Amino acid sequence: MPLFPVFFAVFFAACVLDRSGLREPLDSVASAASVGSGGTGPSGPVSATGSSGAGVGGSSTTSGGGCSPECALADGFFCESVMGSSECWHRQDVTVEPDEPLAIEDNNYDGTLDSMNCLTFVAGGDGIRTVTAVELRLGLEHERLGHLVVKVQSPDGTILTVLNRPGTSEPKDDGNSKGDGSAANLAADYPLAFRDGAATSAEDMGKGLEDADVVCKSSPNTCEFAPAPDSDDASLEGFAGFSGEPPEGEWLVCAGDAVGMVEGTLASATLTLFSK
Ligand SMILES: [Ca+2]
Ligand SMILES: [Ca+2]
Ligand SMILES: [Ca+2]
Repeated sequence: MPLFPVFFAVFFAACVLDRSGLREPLDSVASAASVGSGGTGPSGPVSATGSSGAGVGGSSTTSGGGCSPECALADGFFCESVMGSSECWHRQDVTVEPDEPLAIEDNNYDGTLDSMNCLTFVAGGDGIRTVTAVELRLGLEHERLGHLVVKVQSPDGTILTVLNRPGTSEPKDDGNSKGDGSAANLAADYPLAFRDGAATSAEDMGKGLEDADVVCKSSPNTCEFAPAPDSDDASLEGFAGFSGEPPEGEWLVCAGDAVGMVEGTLASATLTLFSK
C-alpha cells in the first residue's frame, strides 16, 4: 500500500476538533516542546480520547500548505491535512497521577475552587503559540455521580465547569440545589474523556443507569462527553473558551462534592493541549 494514503488516513483521523485559524510557519514555533508534569503517570503522549490522537513524535512527515517537511518530525508537532490544505500543530499531554488518589472532600462544594480538591498541571509553551483546543481525561472513583463537580482553570485564570452534578439542575452553581442527581458510579479503571463536540452532554452522564452501574463500563458504555456547566453563571460553555490563551503555565483540574454521605477520589487526569 502506498505510504501517501496512510499518512492522510492518520491526519484525517485527527480531525475531530475545530482547528480553524491563521497558519504560521514552523520556524516560529520550533522551540515549543512537550512538557511532562511532576506526576508519576506514564511518560510520553497519551491519547485523551482514543480517537483524536495524532502521530506526534512519530516517523510521519508531510509538507505543503502550512507545514514544512520538518513539522511531523519535531517532537510534539504534527501536520494535519484537511481538504487539501495542511497546518502544523503542537500537542502536549500532561498527565498527573498522584501516589494516592486525591480525596474529594464530602459535601464541601460551594461553587469555588477553594471548596474543591485540585491537581496541578505544568504545561510548556514558547510564548508564541496559543491554545486552540483542550481535552481532558479523568480517572474518578465515586458511588454517587450526582454529587460531583469538575472544573478546569487555565494559567490565565479562566474557569470552565466541565461537569456539574449530572441529573440535577444547578443554576446558581453554589452546591446548594436539591437532589442527589445521578446515582451511577464512577471507576478509575473506566476513565472519562471530555472534549467539545462529543455526542453526549456531561449533564446526561449516567442517564438511564442504575445505582450499581458504572459509567463507561455499563451499557450504553458511553465514555466521552461534551462539557456541560449547567449553570446560569458559567463564563465558558466549552473548552473553546480557552482558545487564544497561552498554553504554558499552571493548569488546575479540580473535583468537588456537593452532597453528604457518599464521597469519592480523583485517581488520575490527563490534560491535552493543542496549540498553533
Ligand atoms: Ca447538573
Ligand atoms: Ca451508586
Ligand atoms: Ca458526597
